[in-house]
Amino acid sequence: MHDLRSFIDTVRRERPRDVLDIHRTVSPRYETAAIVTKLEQSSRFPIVLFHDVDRSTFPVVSNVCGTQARLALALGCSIRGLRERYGEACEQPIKPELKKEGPVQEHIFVGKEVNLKTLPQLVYHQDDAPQPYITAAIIVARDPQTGKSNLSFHRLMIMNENTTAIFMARGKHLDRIYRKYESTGEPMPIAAFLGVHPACSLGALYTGTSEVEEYDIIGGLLRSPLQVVKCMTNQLHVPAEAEFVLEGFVSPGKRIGEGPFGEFTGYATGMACCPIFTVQALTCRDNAFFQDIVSGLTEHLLLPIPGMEHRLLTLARAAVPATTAVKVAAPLTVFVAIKKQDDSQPERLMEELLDCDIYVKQVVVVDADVDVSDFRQVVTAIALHARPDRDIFIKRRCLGTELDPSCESPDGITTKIGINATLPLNGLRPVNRNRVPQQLLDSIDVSELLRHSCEVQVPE
Ligand SMILES: Cc1cc2nc3c(=O)[nH]c(=O)nc-3n(C[C@H](O)[C@H](O)[C@H](O)COP(=O)(O)O)c2cc1C
Ligand SMILES: [Mn+2]
Repeated sequence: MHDLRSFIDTVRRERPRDVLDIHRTVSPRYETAAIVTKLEQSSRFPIVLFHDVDRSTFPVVSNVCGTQARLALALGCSIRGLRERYGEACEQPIKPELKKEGPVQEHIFVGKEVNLKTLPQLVYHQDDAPQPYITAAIIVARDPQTGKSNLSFHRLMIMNENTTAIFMARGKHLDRIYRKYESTGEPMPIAAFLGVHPACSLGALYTGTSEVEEYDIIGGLLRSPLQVVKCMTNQLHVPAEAEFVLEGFVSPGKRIGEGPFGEFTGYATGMACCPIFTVQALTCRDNAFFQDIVSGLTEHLLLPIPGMEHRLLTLARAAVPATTAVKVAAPLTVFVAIKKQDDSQPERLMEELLDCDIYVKQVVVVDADVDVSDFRQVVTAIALHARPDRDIFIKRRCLGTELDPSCESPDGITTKIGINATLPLNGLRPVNRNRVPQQLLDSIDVSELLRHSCEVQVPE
């Protein structure tokens, strides 16, 4: 079984300190977000189960994917193996299995019975829009031309009993699919599901070609087909064991003001202009858990990383086979290491990576002996290897994201930067890294040397 409940049970068994049950009544306005935020500020990242959220009968579960250790537990690999495991799933995708029925349809509300106000009405940050948000919804839609299905996360702003605004980043697959429907004046059927095993969340964040269906990546991640059922009111398929599904359509030609909403960057960037999702049916499991992701906290940043690093490493290696490592280090920031064979390679890498994704805005290229997961080493390489007049590349008028607070325009058009922090292969002056003979290092016994010293010193 690969659902949210079984995963929480596994975490309770394998990592009991990773689940925090909160039974007292909490407010959906800021308080659930505040508790997860405060825990994070205290370096604690548990799954938090809010059993009693004011004005809703549904419990809320937050921070399910808040640590790499839990993602690794979900995929049956090590933390360091996450990217590779993702790569294996992409190489061996597995089609979903269509079932006649599933627990996600244990309760069905159709038409006038739909009331989004029965869901937890979560409000996160004090400068956000007053309307509540659903943050952990994965949207499924089908391309009207290719028939391929697509999954991606989209924040939903609850407007009334049966409509939400839906934020779709420009150029991403759902936005492109929506524009195809819109160009023919048709509504786009969608379903939003939430409350899923982490493999579903990670698979939904596959960012490669639209030829690949994210459901198959989820199967690859699970090493078995994901079980899906057909929606009640349209032809789309949703995970049979999800906690909730909202079925409906996005109307053509209509937009409304949405937000502000504090995002993964840690900032809200004003109001967006978003299409409208009309909900025709709401289905859920018995005693359904409402899944939540507090935007801007670690969980939000961690989730896209395995998929993104797999794709960026694949693209980087195709452009420059000498690439040795890729790290998504911070929002919009990628570090890449290369065993350089000629001095034109770093620029080629930067071009490739800056172009490939709206969420890549700065790329730093370092030599292979720099550890890309160590900020200090990368910053040191920038200071010591790069010459600003020669090694900084500015790319103007690129498609980035309007969620970047430095981006002045709502179309996401911005400037990107690449920093070549590799040493030139044939510089004007000889440059060698400090080295002492390895043989000598190997022969020195530290405990023998320190036998008479009572203090162990750690450098600051
Ligand atoms: C928690 C979370 C929330 C997200 N919210 C949105 C959103 O509101 N709008 C959006 O366009 N992308 C959002 N994303 C990013 C997309 O899910 C991501 O870019 C996706 O991989 C795009 O898929 P595609 O390549 O099929 O277009 C979110 C990601 C996460 C992890
Ligand atoms: Mn896609």
